[in-house]
Amino acid sequence: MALIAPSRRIRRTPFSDGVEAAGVKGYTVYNHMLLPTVFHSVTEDYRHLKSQVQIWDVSCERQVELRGPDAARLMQILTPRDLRAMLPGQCFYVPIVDETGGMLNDPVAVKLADDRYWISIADSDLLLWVKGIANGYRLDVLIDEPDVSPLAIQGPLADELAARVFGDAIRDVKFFRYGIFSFAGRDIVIARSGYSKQGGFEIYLPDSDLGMPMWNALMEAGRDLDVRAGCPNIIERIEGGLLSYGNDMTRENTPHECGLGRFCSTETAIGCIGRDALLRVAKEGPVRQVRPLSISGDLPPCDRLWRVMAEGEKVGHVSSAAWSPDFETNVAIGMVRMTHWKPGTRLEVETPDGMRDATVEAKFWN
Ligand code: THG
Repeated sequence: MALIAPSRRIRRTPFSDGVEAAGVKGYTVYNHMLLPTVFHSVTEDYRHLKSQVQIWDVSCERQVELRGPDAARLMQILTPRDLRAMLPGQCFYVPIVDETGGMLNDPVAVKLADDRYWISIADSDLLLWVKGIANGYRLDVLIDEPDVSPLAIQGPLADELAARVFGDAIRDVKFFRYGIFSFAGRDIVIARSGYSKQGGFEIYLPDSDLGMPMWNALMEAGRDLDVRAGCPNIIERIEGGLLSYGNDMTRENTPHECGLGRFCSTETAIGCIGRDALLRVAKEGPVRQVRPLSISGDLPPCDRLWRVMAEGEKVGHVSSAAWSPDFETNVAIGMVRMTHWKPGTRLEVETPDGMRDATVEAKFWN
């Protein structure tokens, strides 16, 4: 593929200088911002992520900040997940849907205070939807994109590295909780979360000027741990069943089709947009759903939907696929019709390079 032209619309990040110095080999664009995709090779990055520790520039997980007396009310209007029990210090994975129950985003919500939230968004312009809703409902809340850039520490040695830089107390932070830690005299939100199944933290860097000092501090502290620059890894995320908005789900899908029904309490999420539509799908159940698929043979990169066939009929599609060295098969994320979603069902996948045999798996590879 040809190079993509750099310009202001493809935003750099507070860590871009470090990412470049580390020899980044490929990028994607996410929320109009650079997101690294490969440093050494995707397979070598995968091996290293699963055995050591990496620093990820995930600044592109932009924050939509809600601030003011109606912040909590707006948050509950935005999601069918019941937020009544959410306390400051907690993070919630929250599906966001439109009035038809179609997925608009699948962010992590961070509750900073009763009147202050960050919505750490996936790749869609959620800020515009949130501003529109707040204005339409005449809510008393300020909404903007603050200068906050997530930097993830991911991998089995993440606790050791984080403890060296932020102190041993970081070991006690529980999954999807955050603590406030000091760096360069600033208070910084650090959560135990991240877009891998290897464990780790996400630092919500509150000021771009701290970007390179933070990056360098982590790299230096982890020298003997073989810390490296890394990024979300397609093999590891498919193995782990982590969905990618825009790839594995779009506005065409309900949360239930995405396997995110467990994050919806549509009965009790009173006032949320899409509630009526979701009450129907929650009752009936989806007629197609995300499934792990293993696929045989060589595969090209999955840069478009691949039809999933059974006896010459389309019964679904594949949206992400990659060779897994650990499981010695192609691992894939598909959307499969109810009639063919039982584990063990044999299917065919129509790739640009030809038909491939596939099997519905019982669970993702973790
Ligand atoms: N971290 C933060 N922001 C993000 C992401 C992130 N914004 C974009 C994108 N990733 C949003 N999508 C996801 C998808 C999955 C998860 C988090 C964000 C995730 N899921 C866990 C799982 O499926 O095992 C656990 C969810 C739970 O149990 O609550 O972590 O990664 N800041």
